[in-house]
Amino acid sequence: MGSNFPDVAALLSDACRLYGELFAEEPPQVAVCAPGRVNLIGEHTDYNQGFVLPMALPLVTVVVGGPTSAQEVTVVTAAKDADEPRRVDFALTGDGSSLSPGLPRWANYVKGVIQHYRAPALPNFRAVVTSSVPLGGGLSSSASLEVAFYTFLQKLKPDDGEKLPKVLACQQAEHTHAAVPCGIMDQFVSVFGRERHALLIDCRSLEATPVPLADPSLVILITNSNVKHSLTGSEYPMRRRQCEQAASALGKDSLRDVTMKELEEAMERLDDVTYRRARHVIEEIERTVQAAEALKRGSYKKFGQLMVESHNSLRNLYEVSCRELDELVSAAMEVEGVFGSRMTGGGFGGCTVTLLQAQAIDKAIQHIQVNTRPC
Ligand code: GAF
Repeated sequence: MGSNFPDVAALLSDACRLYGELFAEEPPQVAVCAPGRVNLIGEHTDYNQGFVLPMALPLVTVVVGGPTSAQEVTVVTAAKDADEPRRVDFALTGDGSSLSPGLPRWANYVKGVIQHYRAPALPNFRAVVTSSVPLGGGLSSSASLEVAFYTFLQKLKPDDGEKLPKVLACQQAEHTHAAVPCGIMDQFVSVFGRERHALLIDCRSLEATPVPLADPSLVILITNSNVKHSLTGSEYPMRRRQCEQAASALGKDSLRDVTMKELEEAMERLDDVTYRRARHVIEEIERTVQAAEALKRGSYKKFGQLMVESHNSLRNLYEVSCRELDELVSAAMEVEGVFGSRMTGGGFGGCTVTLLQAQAIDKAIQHIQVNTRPC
């Protein structure tokens, strides 16, 4: 991870300083954090009940604060590139309308988490948020905010502490308050992620297998296209709908249950777009299982090959890449010592992830910088 990102201690100290300046009381009583994630492979498979292979990042969202005797909740974000008001005040009591989604948009994640929090009668509170997860960068800034906030609420008014309901509540917050019908991956890995491991998540059974990622000769490079992605537009929900339509046309509950043979046999009954969306998902689920096996065996070449296949499929069949992401992947693949590269996350901008030999890292960064057009 590049050293220009503040570490948790720096984020925490910024948050505490801002809290002191704004509320001029004692130091915050509660401080929590939750990570963003990078998905190594398995894209747009989670809402099709398939497999994903993400890892939690050292980029995190920090929330500090505590209960207040004031009549309202106040939350302030210090997230650097927020183009909206950084402060929001709302009441927890009354008809609940103050928790409806609205402006500023970032606060919808907070309101959604409060709405779906499973221990009622929260006290009013004040909180300050800082984060090193780039907003709209495809590294799950929203899931890290949801999970950090849920953890904050757990400190104010403990629930039963169960992790899976926490994941599901944060996912619900995104559905109801950010209008993104996301799968489970981002919130799941933010809660269950383990240091130096990726997680192979079966998004049907919700079982997760940690896959070690501690080889010092290996580096995972994340490159930001700086094209801001937003999944609240029509494209993400449309992809999800197209997958559901494809599964239903094939008489199955989800594309997880469809084989390539069945898809080929049904080809004439499906329009071209539906066929291509379904094909991406079916093949990507298989690729993800193979990739996890390759990683366990230390077959980085195989893993890299699967990453590139995944990117090409996301570009050509699922149509969620963009010029900037394609250029980043092509430039990375020109460097000796790079095993594979692909877009990561929902797409339409955001980041790429590249697997490479540690000794090739400087050359790779330089080559990518020189050979891609800044957006
Ligand atoms: C976004 C969603 F939030 C995830 O659930 C997942 O679908 C991902 O896009 C695509 O793999 O991050």
